[in-house]
Amino acid sequence: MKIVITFGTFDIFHVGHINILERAAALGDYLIVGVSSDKLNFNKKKRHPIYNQVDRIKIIESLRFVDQVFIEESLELKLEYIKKYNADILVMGDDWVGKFDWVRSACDVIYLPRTPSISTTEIIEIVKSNTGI
Ligand code: C2G
Repeated sequence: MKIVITFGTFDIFHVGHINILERAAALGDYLIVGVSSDKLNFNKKKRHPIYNQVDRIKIIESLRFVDQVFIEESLELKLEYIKKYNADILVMGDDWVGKFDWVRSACDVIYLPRTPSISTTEIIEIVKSNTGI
């Protein structure tokens, strides 16, 4: 059985998130998703996510092509998570190209192209400026 692992915040869940999770799932037999904790997200992006981790996890868990979900507490723990879950492939969006090559001793690393023209940041900007609709 081929185990695929991927990570993300998945705040204000959108079709770009669906697309990467769907493609990640298609690369193996079992998809595990590490959802970044609220704390990790704040450290990374200097703002709190709009949806808290409990709700973000609930959304990801409810997807039919996701088999297992856990909380990602730190970016530096990637290798530990990969080993713990026996992952064969790490999948990340290509905004992370090269950033996780250091785990290649433990598993394959595949960067998939991002879905163009949509992001959580963009959605927040549109809502803020109130020009979206
Ligand atoms: N993504 C995508 N297309 C978009 C937007 C996002 O393919 N238009 C992908 C990203 O490349 C990432 C995943 O969706 O692989 C989740 O995106 P984010 O929630 O922005 O995740 P991020 O904050 O980059 O967290 O350990 C790594 C981090 O936890 C990744």
